[in-house]
Amino acid sequence: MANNIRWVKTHCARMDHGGCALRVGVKDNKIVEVKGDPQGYLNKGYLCSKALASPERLDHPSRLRQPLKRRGQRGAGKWDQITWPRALMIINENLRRIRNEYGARAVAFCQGMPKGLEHFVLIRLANIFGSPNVVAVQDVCHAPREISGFHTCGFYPVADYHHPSRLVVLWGSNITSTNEEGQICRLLLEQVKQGTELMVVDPRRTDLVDKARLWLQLKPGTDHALALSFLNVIIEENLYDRSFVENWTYGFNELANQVKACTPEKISELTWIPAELIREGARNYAQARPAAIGWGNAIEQNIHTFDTARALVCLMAICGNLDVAGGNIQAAEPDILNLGKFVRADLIPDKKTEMIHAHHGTIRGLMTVPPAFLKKAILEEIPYAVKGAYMQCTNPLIGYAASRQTYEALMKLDFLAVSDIYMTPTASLADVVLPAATHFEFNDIGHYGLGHGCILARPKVVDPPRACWPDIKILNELGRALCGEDYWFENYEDLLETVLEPSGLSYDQFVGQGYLKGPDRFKKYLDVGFKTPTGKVELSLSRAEKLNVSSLPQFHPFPQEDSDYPLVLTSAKNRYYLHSSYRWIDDLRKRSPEPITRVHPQTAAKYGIRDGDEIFIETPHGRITQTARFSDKIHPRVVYAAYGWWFPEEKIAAQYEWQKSNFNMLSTAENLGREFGTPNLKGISCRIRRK
Ligand SMILES: Nc1nc2c(c(=O)[nH]1)N[C@H]1C(S)=C(S)[C@@H](COP(=O)(O)OP(=O)(O)OC[C@H]3O[C@@H](n4cnc5c(=O)[nH]c(N)nc54)[C@H](O)[C@@H]3O)O[C@H]1N2
Ligand SMILES: Nc1nc2c(c(=O)[nH]1)N[C@H]1C(S)=C(S)[C@@H](COP(=O)(O)OP(=O)(O)OC[C@H]3O[C@@H](n4cnc5c(=O)[nH]c(N)nc54)[C@H](O)[C@@H]3O)O[C@H]1N2
Ligand code: SF4
Ligand SMILES: [Mo]
Repeated sequence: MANNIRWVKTHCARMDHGGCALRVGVKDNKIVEVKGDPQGYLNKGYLCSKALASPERLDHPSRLRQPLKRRGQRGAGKWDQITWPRALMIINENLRRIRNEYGARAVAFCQGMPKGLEHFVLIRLANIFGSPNVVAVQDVCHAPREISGFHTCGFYPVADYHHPSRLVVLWGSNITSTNEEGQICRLLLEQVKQGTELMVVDPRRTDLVDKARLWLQLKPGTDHALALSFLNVIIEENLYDRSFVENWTYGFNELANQVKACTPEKISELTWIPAELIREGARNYAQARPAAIGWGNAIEQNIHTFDTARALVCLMAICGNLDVAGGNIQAAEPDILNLGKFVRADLIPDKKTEMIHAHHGTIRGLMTVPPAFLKKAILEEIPYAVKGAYMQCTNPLIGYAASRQTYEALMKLDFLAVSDIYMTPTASLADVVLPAATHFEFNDIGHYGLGHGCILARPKVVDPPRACWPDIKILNELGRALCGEDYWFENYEDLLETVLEPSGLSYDQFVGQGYLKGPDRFKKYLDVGFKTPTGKVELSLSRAEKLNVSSLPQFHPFPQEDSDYPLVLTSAKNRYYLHSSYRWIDDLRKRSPEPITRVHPQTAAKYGIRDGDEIFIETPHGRITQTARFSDKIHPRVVYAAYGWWFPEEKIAAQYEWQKSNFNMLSTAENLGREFGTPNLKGISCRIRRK
């Protein structure tokens, strides 16, 4: 039987940012086995349980297999099956109608976590259509890191796990569960085996705390204060890299002044970390060179994300850890098409002033609309009305902050088209639902645009169901219908060839190589300086006024604790799922059958909660139900609720119980970080009680 199996090399995708090289066994157009490829650039054979379950996505009996058009009331769950030409015609007519009546900007193009090339093809479509409004979840996912990095040192400083570090700081990054942004944990674990030390900054005892020299168990939501206190210690104790600071930074004295008040004693009260431990952490980071900061979502799911990210880049800089092997680096891209060119940014020169968030005074360089501002545009027509949306690879009803408001916004749209592989709470509110082909079913390119200096080949392994189309094909066909043939292709696969053109490789040749990476080059600033106005790392931003931000990372006092909501709510992503995705995959659901809230046993006792009880979690914004489980890995005042839950087994007309256990019923989109429009998702005042 083994003889009938065909083995295909590809890369894992869509169960997170992707990245693990796979060997996939195929028989009769069915995947029969998935193995890690020992030659994988990022994973060296590693695989997680999501990858093993990933073929189940393809054959699920309830998978979307035909375009659908709403029948009756929005959200009633009644559909007519339609053909592809008809589906494209309906979308085309509606988006054109909206463009004619309200202007192209009244159509939003929305994407969730980028999954492959489709994200960039969507931006291309928006640009060609004429809308400046591509909406993405970057407000809470990577934009703060990338853009704060860009303004401070001219690039996005990613942790270099390919070269040995003396110390790696995991700052709100749970890499053994999440393989954050395709930084596969395997590389880090190898280093730890070779003696690299770990420091973990996390409210919860994560897996890697056991291997760490230091664990700073902070109060959720206080990261910016802790980062400023690290700067205080390192500057006060003269532990910084003098020669780097003298030659390559701008505004050191101002920064030193700014952090003077952030003494470990003062910050200890706010963060709950003993002052001596803050000192030890700061000294450790400053003295272990090279050291990398692996920064995670926690730093950017908070309204003070700009100041946290800025403070962390300043830390990297003054300790001489920027752009050195084993530090935080500017990963050089291989020779492939520049993103701006691919998305045809040239066609929409007014984007910077026209996009919705320009009105809200966000930071320069943020090119996707924060979801909170999209909702304001739909619901309040601020700064102008948005009437239609095309959504792909996203489930906003669960993923955006303030879910009830998201529901109202989706209900108010004149027209909504959603492309997905499965019916979701969001898709159930659409006018047209498109059945997408997914990973393993078409040729794709991974890691494009992630800033990690490589792209990965994801060749097709099996044929999709007959009427399931890859998003990049859908967008190409929609583009042809909406905007004419000029910028689109006869064959959508030419989009892949376009990206690869500068490399001189065809897609097939690229697949033969498996991946492309840029050269390892460090300390590029020695030749060309930093790409900032002063040519140095701008500890104080020389163009702060133009950027509409403060020049130095700020300390923000914390609001008075609220005695009605005495506990602090936060979350971590589920090892077995991607956000709200895949609760319908049996193999994963068996491993994580229900939403679990972790509560410290002392706290549970105080509220009369037993292990396994259903509890209410309440914030000033909403209430949800989850099952309580005891955990002594967290502080007694901290509560970890599960994020991403809806119930595919429930009724579509109730949007699959989207309100019952959904974390984002508890968050608000009213109080936002101005620079990126970021809501608080981690570190929210809450209370709990038995149901
Ligand atoms: N299994 C799985 N993998 C994923 C994803 C998924 O949903 N599931 N999502 C993918 C995506 S899009 C992303 S962006 C990455 C994100 O990957 P991560 O950055 O690892 O994201 P999280 O799990 O949200 O949070 C990381 C850590 O933050 C801690 N934490 C909670 N509150 C705070 C706080 O206030 N301060 C600090 N310092 N830490 C805090 C949590 O305990 C957790 O250990 O993962 C990707 N990979
Ligand atoms: N409270 C709270 N909110 C958060 C976060 C948090 O930690 N806490 N994390 C935030 C982060 S980091 C992110 S990135 C966002 C994620 O937000 P989203 O990316 O919207 O997350 P998902 O819920 O995974 O939705 C993805 C959808 O894409 C579908 N899909 C899968 N493959 C394909 C495909 O090939 N084509 C199409 N068309 N669809 C496909 C899935 O079925 C699923 O419905 O959520 C953010 N929201
Ligand atoms: S870690 Fe991510 S890329 Fe690797 S196998 Fe798991 S889901 Fe796939
Ligand atoms: Mo994300």
